[in-house]
Amino acid sequence: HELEQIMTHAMKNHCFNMVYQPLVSLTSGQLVGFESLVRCESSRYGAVGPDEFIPHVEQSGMILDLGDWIFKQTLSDLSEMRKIGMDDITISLNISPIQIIEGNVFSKVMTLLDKYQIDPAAIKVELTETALIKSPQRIAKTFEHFHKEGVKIWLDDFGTGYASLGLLRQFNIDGLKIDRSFISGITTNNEDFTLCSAIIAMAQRLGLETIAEGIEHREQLQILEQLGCDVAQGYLLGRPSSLANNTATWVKM
Ligand code: G
Ligand code: G
Ligand code: NA
Ligand code: MN
Repeated sequence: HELEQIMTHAMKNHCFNMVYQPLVSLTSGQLVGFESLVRCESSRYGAVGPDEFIPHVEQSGMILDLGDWIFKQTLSDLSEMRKIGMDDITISLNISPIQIIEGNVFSKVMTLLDKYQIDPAAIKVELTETALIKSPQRIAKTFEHFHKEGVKIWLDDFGTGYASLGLLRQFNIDGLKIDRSFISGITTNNEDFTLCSAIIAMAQRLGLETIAEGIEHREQLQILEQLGCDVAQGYLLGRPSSLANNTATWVKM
């Protein structure tokens, strides 16, 4: 079936849900937050991955409505997490550049934070390198608004885009998420190791946080810890899963 048809059906029939993947501090070994990730399980067409449907809903403009729903659901879930004892938990929200350019992302997020009485410092915004160059002035302005409230900005899939390092300064980024393609070879491929090690060293010098994504093996975690990486994410630490699953796993009563 055409993606167009599948997504239109999914929007009408509320076929989306959110999953959360744990982020673990490499200094304390503690859970520090979750990345919020959207899933589509169409009642008529089956599951479609975000890699496939996000570019489509961005093109069709559906990302604006879907994005609003993602924010509402994620912040409502964050509020639940905080109620049951995950007091210092942060949530990383993936944001599409179209939501910034056309969707008034800043005030939407702030309204929800206010509704649930959540400290803005609990939010990280994730944007890809390539997204930054779509509308640099508008994006820089939005980042500035977020920063004033204490929301941090992380650059997603770092190392895979075509953006220049100059953007790190221009946009006042707080953290780099090292793309999982570099992490997967870190123990076996000398170039991947060198790249990870250089990215972490550079980030430290610039005062940026580093987050390694896609960690699947214990050895990868150990090397990243030795290199001074700050935060770890990947199947080894936990797969993206429902709010209920995560609270059952992570909340210690
Ligand atoms: O969840 P998964 O790793 O399959 O995600 C694949 C891609 O879809 C990633 O690039 C991710 O950033 C993107 N993605 C997942 N959830 C969201 C979301 O809620 N909003 C946006 N804009 N992108 C998302
Ligand atoms: O682009 P972004 O970094 O937001 O994409 C995150 C995607 O990576 C999600 O779809 C998530 O399911 C996936 N992911 C998270 N951890 C791992 C991992 O350890 N291995 C692999 N292969 N994928 C992962
Ligand atoms: Na992301
Ligand atoms: Mn990423």
